[in-house]
Amino acid sequence: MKYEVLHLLKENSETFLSGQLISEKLGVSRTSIWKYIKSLKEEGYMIDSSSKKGYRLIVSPDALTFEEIKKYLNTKYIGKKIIHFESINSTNDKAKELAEQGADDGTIIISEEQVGGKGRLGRLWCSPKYKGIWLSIILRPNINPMKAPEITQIAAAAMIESLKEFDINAKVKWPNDIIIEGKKVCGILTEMSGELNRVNYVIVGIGINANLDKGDFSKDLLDKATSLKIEINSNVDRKALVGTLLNKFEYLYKEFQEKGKIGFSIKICKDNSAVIGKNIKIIKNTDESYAKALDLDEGGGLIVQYEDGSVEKLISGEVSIRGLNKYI
Ligand code: BT5
Repeated sequence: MKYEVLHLLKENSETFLSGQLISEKLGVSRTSIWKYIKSLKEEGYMIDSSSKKGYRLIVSPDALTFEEIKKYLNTKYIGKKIIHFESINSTNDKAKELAEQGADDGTIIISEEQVGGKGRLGRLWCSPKYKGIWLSIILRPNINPMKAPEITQIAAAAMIESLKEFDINAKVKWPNDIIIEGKKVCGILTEMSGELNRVNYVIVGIGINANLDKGDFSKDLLDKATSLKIEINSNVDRKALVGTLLNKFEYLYKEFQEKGKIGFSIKICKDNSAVIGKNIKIIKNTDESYAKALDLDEGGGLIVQYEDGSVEKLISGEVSIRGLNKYI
């Protein structure tokens, strides 16, 4: 009911709505309305209240709640449920917990801050409060578990396409980084629970450095990480970016669900690749080798050619790559 009150206020933000009118429209007492307004104010909504005129919404908070994101969404099921936290350990871990409890396909976990944000292989992901977009998507695809890593390429493609809508050109550093001018602005962590030939669920974690300032990064991250704000010199609308990302993701994911293919996503990742055609260093556990990145195959594997001429397909999840001089 609280959000029905909010909805009315949003629809009528030009004028005051009297408590009487809201109470008649929603069929609840004026005391309850007063309580809902108080609770909305606690959530960060700035609401002008006047005993004579009633209530008027002045400013909505910059919060990544379903209420704030829904106007940007045109998806069928991704993001129809958004579970929002002020602070959490890791949205991927929370998503796993909820997926185990039966959360629906397409449920989103989003947090304003992560205190234990994760990268791949147990690495840490810096996730300061209100500055970025830290979210996880719960998916329940009917696929062979071997194909789960392909979802990382779908997320990367959705990210590239979304940033284009904000006039930002970024590139994919295979397999899971989005970079601008050689620095990482977004990372993707896809995790799966399954059996030999069946997937229980997949969690796609996406971390976007939206409005971080240089001071939000630790010293060792500064030369390899950046934010959208740093690159374009202005804040990005986090709510609109989440909505756009989920719309693009659902569209690209549909091909995977219906045909088991990711052709559209691969094309986007190839056209915007930071590595294809470049000489790279390949890091597998502690081994390092040098090769030239040639192409992406239809499953999102990176085809590389070593100095001795031999060609190999790298599967995401196993390896990291670097440019020869800097991060890429
Ligand atoms: C990744 O791992 O890039 C995957 C990051 C996924 C983060 C999201 S946020 C929502 C969801 N919930 C989670 O707990 N995680 C996901 P990897 O390729 O292993 O890169 C990790 C490395 O990136 C670290 O070792 C740092 O060097 C660097 N790094 C850490 N925080 C960063 C940041 N905010 N921006 C750029 N680079 C960062």
